[in-house]
Amino acid sequence: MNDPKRYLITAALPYANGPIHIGHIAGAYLPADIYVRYLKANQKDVAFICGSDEHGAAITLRAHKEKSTPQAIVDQYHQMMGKSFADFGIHFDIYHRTSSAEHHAMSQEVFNTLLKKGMFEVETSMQYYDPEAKQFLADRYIIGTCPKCANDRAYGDQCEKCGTALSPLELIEPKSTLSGSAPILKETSHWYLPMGQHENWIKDFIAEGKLEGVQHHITKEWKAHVLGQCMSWIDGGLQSRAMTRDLDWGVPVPVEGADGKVLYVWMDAPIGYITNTKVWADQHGKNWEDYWKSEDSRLIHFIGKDNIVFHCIIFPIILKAHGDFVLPYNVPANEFMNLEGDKISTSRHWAVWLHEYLEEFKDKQDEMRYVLCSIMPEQKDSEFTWADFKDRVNNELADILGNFVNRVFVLNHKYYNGIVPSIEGYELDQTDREVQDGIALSMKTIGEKLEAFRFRDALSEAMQLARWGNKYLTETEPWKLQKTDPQRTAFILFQCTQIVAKLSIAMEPFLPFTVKKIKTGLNLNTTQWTDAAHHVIIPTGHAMGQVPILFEKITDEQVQLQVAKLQQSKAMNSASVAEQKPNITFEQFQQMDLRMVKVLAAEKVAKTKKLLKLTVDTGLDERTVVSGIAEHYTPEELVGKNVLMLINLAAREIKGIESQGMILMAENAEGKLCALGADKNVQPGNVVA
Ligand code: B3M
Ligand code: ZN
Repeated sequence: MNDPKRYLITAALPYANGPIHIGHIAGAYLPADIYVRYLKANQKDVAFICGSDEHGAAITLRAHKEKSTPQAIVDQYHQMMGKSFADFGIHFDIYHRTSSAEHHAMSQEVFNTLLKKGMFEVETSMQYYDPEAKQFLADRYIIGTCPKCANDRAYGDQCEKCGTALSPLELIEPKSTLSGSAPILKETSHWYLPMGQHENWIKDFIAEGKLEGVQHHITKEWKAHVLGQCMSWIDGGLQSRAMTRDLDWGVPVPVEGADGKVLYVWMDAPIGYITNTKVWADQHGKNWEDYWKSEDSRLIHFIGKDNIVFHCIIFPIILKAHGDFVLPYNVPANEFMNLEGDKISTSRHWAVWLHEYLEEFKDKQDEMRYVLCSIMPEQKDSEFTWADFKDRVNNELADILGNFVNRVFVLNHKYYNGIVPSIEGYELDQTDREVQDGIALSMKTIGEKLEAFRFRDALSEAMQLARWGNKYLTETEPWKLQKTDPQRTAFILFQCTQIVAKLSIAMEPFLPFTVKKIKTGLNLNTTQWTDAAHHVIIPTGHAMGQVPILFEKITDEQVQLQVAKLQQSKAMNSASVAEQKPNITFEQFQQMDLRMVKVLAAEKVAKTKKLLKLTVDTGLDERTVVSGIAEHYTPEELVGKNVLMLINLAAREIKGIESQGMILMAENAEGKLCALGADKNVQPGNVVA
């Protein structure tokens, strides 16, 4: 493949319905940013495009839930996401939005072109309609009983309990979430993209990299899991897909009589890449068509794995059907990153939010960038834990990179007042030459890995160079040599200064904030990747400044705080969503014998963490109850307390002890159990009813 003249790099447009979390970053935005920084350091012509995805049911649902409007929701999150990205050093050339007038015009133009070319088929079908709310219902607006597992809160597109993908028609007793009423089936027409008609060329395109017989991309460069997912879709047969929806939020279908219909969000959102390129180009006196309509342009989409089919199959079909546009050269999608043993989930509040991280870890963007890149889910799912975050920052960033850079600055100042020493007349020996060759090879490898989207390997190779520099200093001990062999000392420090300069080039895509500090310290204002090839970047006589400590160590307390915060937000969330159980009759209630009882004695049950053995006075007798509250109360705290108990629960044996009843407690938002007393005087045996 020839080198392209231009690069068009996109990162998935995030839905403007919630803040950005570290899973998004590791999935799409950090790899894209690293790649773009590398291209720009190589003087490539690059447009790095992103923006908010502001349409679709994801947005209207959120608005409905928060009793707000879609516009207010997207205004809030568009602003917030844009700021988080910028503060984290994700350097888009533009971060625009799909609710903009420019985008509506662009997506309507694309739709119209396809329409005129006869690329759609109009089909009529029956869909659920809420007669009270007077609207058709998107899949997510319908809940009902799952036909597979009987969960009575399954959505029209999926049951979150058993994970089955559903269609609204499969739900038993469907209800509209808008009005609560039962929806009716009503006829509606939509424009479908008959994807089956494109199957042949799309198969050639994906599997062989061929487009109309011409080699377009090299398939071996595609990630195996991306190819695999695409091929399994294609082999399953491509179905027609509706490109319009009945919804009052989105890009209106530009056809007479199509009132109340908008473009399907997955039709308009990818076109957002085009719109945003145009807006950027117009602002900068460039021509957007050079990027989208020229053979010399290379389009690469950075996305998470849940977006693969849209970017590799559906959007390419739209682009090709339109006729003028380039198709993606590669789609280096990432898999998922989990968090502390669980899937990241916005709705379950199991996430590290970027804006919160930026607040709580001020000026530590690179620490997170480093860790996320080190564990990026490039080929398979990975896992973020705060303990690992601490280890990587402390043992790698601080102890290796920070330490090496610091030593080089200190020694240069100590022996040469910060003026890079002369190495004139010094004869390189065998090891010195190996050192230089090693550095050159390392820089070359880093570049190759970056080009192959192997960001983890590239970063680890760059770190290897710093590790190696440290070892070189430790082994050559210039502080001992200075008196006996000043010439060799000068050479070692000269060499190490070049390594620091090279590291500032190699690390820039990953750690831009740190590199800025290093470059300021070095008084170096250009770093282009091509410079990395030279043995000497900083010449003799160059005056160096100072560098601050580059990385502070992360403490155990910081780790514990973050883990506790996660646990707490999960507990708060699960407490707030605990749903009401099915109704019982008054007679059933009366069967429960609830009483106030007094705790007479309490002790821990041996070899357990959670259990306490209590002796209680029920007013009728003294009995033993085993209760799972040892993590919430000490025995001393309980003795003498009057608490609520279900005394007629059938006796059970727990850890060899017969437990006769159950102490009742409330679970608060933090997951703490709280004993229930009475606000006036009560005696053991008083009945609760
Ligand atoms: N907004 C889905 C997502 O945020 C979607 C991506 C659009 S890319 C054109 O995962
Ligand atoms: Zn189910």
